[in-house]
Amino acid sequence: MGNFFENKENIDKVILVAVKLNDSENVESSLDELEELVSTAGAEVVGRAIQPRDSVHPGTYVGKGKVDELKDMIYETDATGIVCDDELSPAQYKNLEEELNVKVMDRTLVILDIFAGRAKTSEGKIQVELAQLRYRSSRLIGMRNLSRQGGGIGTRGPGEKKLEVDRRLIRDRISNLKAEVKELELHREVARAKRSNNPVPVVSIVGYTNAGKSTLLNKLTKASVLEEDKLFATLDPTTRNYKLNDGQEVLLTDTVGFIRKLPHHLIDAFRSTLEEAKYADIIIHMVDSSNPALDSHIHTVYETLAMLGIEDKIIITVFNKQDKVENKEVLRDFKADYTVYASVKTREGLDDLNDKLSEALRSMRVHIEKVFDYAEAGKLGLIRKYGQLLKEDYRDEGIYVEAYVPAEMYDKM
Ligand SMILES: Nc1nc2c(ncn2[C@@H]2O[C@H](COP(=O)(O)OP(=O)(O)OP(=O)(O)O)[C@@H](O)[C@H]2O)c(=O)[nH]1
Ligand SMILES: [Mg+2]
Repeated sequence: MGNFFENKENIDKVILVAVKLNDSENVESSLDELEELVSTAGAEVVGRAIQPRDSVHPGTYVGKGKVDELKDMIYETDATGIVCDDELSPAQYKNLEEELNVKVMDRTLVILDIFAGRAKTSEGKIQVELAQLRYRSSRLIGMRNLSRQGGGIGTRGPGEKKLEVDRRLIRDRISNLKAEVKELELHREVARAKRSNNPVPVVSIVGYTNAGKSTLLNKLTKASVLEEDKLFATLDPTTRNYKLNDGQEVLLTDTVGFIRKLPHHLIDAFRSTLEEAKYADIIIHMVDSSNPALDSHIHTVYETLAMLGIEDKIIITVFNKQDKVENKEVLRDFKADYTVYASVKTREGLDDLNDKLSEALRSMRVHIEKVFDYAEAGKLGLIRKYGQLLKEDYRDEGIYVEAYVPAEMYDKM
């Protein structure tokens, strides 16, 4: 599947459309983000239309008056499409297309499109295709216009008549892909099991998209994960060994970023990727302190973690990009166990993060004082490797040891 904004010489010009519900958060900032998504996907924004309403119009998303206004805007700006800030129902797609006669898209489609362009590994590609097929198959009726006009989302799929015929093929494809995803998940489970038998602590870097997660992994471990000032630069988790200043080793994992209104089709398809942090001992939560919407970003991150069932972890929140912050008010994250102010790009704050990580790891360890039989001398090697040996004394009755060891190791001793 290609991208729906794929005609680069002929860049799509779109109008962003949002409904402002009474209790809704800042619509403008949501549209700022949508604009970034749209330009990441390769299209240009030529206008915005916001309608305050009590609820979304079930037939056309915005009300009749706004639809007419949109027609004028499309005429004046030569727009080739609109992008709505919420997920549209099949009926809304169909009606808007018929009324406006341009491509109709929504936030979900744009995010899916970016993911499609970014997936590198076979797992990522399969997950994206699965999400796209699921999303589209429920909206095939609504895609009529697009395939007729060509150059739109429809270019990825076949024409209208063929779509009808292909419905069954799509269903088959979905079940094949599902089987492949299952298989890949199994591989990942095995890798995780191997990892969890290994007492090296796992640290997951999570956060809103574009917060600086990959930059952190790269700075700490000389990994070469793509860092870009674009949304969703990373789709595939990367894990590297990292040695703290105190000598302790951890596994550091960079993950896919979160975003508000993350399409549930993507969450389903990407569950195993998103869930990486479930197997973490410690979570590093990256925040872009220079983004005016950082409060809502933090909220979205915790909401997403809770939805994935990732709770009760030690959290180190890193308020990143301090170099871009002029007005240095004190930022707080009340859910964090530790807080670090950093500018990862310039390496500022990395030592502090290192110390907080050591501290967090120490808090997970258990202090032991024990006399081991000489026959158990091998355990000292393990303690040296995974814990902190404070004292060893070779006595008649055995080896007296005082040490900090990981909680899992304590059970085995
Ligand atoms: N000014 C400044 N820019 C930074 C800092 N850290 C990262 N960036 C920039 O922010 C952009 C996003 O960084 P990434 O590391 O790709 O962010 P990410 O969280 O991995 O983003 P996704 O993978 O898209 O979720 C890049 O252009 C980085 O160079 C920082 O401390 N200061
Ligand atoms: Mg990244």
